[in-house]
Amino acid sequence: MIMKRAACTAIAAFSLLGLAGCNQGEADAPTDAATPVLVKGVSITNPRLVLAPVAGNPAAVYFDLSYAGDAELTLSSVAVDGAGMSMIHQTVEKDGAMMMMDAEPIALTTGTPVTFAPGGMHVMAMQPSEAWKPGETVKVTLTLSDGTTHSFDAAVRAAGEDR
Ligand SMILES: [Cu+2]
Repeated sequence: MIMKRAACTAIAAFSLLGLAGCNQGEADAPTDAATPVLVKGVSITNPRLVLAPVAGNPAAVYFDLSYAGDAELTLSSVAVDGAGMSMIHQTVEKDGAMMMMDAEPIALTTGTPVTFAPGGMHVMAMQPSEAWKPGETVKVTLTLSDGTTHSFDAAVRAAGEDR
């Protein structure tokens, strides 16, 4: 695993094609839901998908992202396996009312964590899958501005559970 990543980094430095190939390999690698560490300096902690109180309403995905890389990158989009559509939202207060606005693209800056949390930024998973059950995991895939994708598993939680 470590050897493979080292080789990937070397190839990625020279060709975009190599980068895409490496990324494919990364997606196939088994993911530890507790500590999914991703390539290119991106790491994700505490990923969870919180179901809506009413079945069929959008679910929310939260996680903490940290970035420690040299390249200037932005988070372009997020896809949630099983959702009809996913979007990144920022919760903002306007004229005393809470509203949600599109938040992407989100700049990734070394040393500045990006937090997706209740009341703030979140991934909204529209048309949730009926297969999503508390205790299971759902695959979430981030797409960065350089075209690479990074997947991790989010733990499914019921609406009443700790967010
Ligand atoms: Cu939203």
